[in-house]
Amino acid sequence: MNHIATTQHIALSSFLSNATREKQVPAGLIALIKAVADACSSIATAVERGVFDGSSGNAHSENVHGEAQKKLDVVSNDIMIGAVEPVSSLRGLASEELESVQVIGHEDSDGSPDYLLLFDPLDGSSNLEINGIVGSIFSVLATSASGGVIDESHFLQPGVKQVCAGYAIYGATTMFVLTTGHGVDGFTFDGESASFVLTHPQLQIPENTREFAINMSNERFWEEPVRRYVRECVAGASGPRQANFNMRWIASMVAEVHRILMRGGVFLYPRDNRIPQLAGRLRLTYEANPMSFIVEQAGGMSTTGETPIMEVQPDDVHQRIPVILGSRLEVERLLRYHHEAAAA
Ligand code: AFP
Repeated sequence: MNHIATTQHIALSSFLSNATREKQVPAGLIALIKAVADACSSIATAVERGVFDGSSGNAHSENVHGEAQKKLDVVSNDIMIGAVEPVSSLRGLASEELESVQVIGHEDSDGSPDYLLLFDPLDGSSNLEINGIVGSIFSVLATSASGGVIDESHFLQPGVKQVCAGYAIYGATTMFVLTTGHGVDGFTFDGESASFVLTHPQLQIPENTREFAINMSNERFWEEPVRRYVRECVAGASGPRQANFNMRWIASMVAEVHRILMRGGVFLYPRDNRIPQLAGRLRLTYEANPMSFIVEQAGGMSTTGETPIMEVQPDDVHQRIPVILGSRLEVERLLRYHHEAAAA
């Protein structure tokens, strides 16, 4: 579909003003979304300029997950915090790059809703060294501290409570993809006007697909329902699916989800038994939940293999979760394979 031809180049700021008027999206949430979008355009510049600004390469530090940080992970985190901290409706934030949640000292306002922001400032940052695709992911929760002190417990809400989610993708173009629970809209950064412009309104994921994404090198660690699914895809036209499948793996969840929004597909980072105490690789609150909200708002589906991801009650802001998401019919099939294996 030619998205551009169907829109009149509405800027993100006008789109958000309309959302306040037509969909009653609260002004405090709109202010936060604008600040996040500004941060994302600054992160895009930081990524582009990294080699000149001395911010390419490793930071020689580790995040809370014990992963080596890139300098740009740290820079992007600082950019996001600097952009959103002044927003008066924001009461706290959590980031992949921060060990603990950070409370923002704004007074509890006038009765209008307050928010918490959870984010991965630079997803897929191992792709930086090959000039590959990276992105930022964010999730917004409403908070009801009503005069009380904000702490980590306020962030431990299941994904169904999200009021907004989105991501920015820093690829051939920079895009900002957003949901406030009224479908999913995609905006492309226009360097001439220095603003995000609506180019991909009301995205819908095709329910059928012949494309899957998984890190095949982990096959020996997967659980049987996932092995069965991939085995059947790989068997192609002469196998039980009677169709040839294609496979992609970009090692950036933002890029995989973006591809699925554009043309369908299924993405899996399933539970595996490499490190049995970890439930998967991806993080629930600032990766799996926002991507699940986006995918489901675009007509797709997301599951752990057992439970809808957005129904999982988090017990830690950094907890990991198995992720299966994308085109509805394929995710339903994977869910069925998990149920059949559990019942056997
Ligand atoms: P980094 O941000 O550390 O590069 O991790 C990216 C990611 O969390 C996610 O975006 C990818 O889908 C996944 O990890 C790739 O993991 P593998 O390297 O194990 O394939």
